[in-house]
Parts: sequence; C-alpha cells; structure tokens
Amino acid sequence: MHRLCLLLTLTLFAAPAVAAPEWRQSREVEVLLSNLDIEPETIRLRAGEPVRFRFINNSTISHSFSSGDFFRKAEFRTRDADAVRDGSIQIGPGDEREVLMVPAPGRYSAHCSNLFHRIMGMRATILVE
Ligand SMILES: [Cu+2]
Repeated sequence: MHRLCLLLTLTLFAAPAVAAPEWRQSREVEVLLSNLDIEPETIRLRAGEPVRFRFINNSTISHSFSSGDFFRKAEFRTRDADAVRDGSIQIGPGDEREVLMVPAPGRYSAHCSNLFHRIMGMRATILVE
C-alpha cells in the first residue's frame, strides 16, 4: 500500500503540467485608433495562439477598445490582466498599450466606449477561428 502511494505521488508530479502560453512567440497585432476609426475593421486571430496586441491611439483625444466578451473569455499574461477594466482598454491621446493574451474562438464586436465615437464609426469585428 505504501509503495502504491509513493508510485501515485511520483506519477502525479511527473505528469506534464498544462503548458503556459509561449508569450515570446506571440504574433503582433496592431490596432490603430484614430478620429473616428478603428483599423483594421476586421481583426482575424487564431484560437489558442498567443497574441501581442498593440493598441495605438494616434489622435489628440482619448479612445478605448471595448469588447466585453472577447476580453472576458481571453487568457491574459498575468501582468496584463489589469489592463482591461469592464471589458475595455483605455488609450490616452498619442499613447499606446501592449497587451498579451490568448483569444478564445468566436466572433466578437468591438468599439470605442464613447457612444458618439462609436456611432461615427469606431467599430470593429474580431474573428477568432
Ligand atoms: Cu473614441
């Protein structure tokens, strides 16, 4: 019995852990926020593949990239988990923010959280296949 316990313990420790994402091999995806547009309009990603998002705001006013479901389902690099608040990333004028994540499959809509900006065209679609 003792031996069996030892064997089980060894087996448990030897079992491969769930692999952490290879953040260094993340594909870089640039998202440009301007007045009043989000580029690209359709962001295509591969499910389970780590992505290095660079959100660039090249305008003189604040914008956000909001996509509640997309961010909720994604797995973030630990230090980036706080970048998203209420499903949204704020990017100040002339600023850029980098966020690493592994997206979950699905079709998501994204937009600037400013309603006027959104109506004027700050919308995008994220396709994760
Ligand atoms: Cu905006």
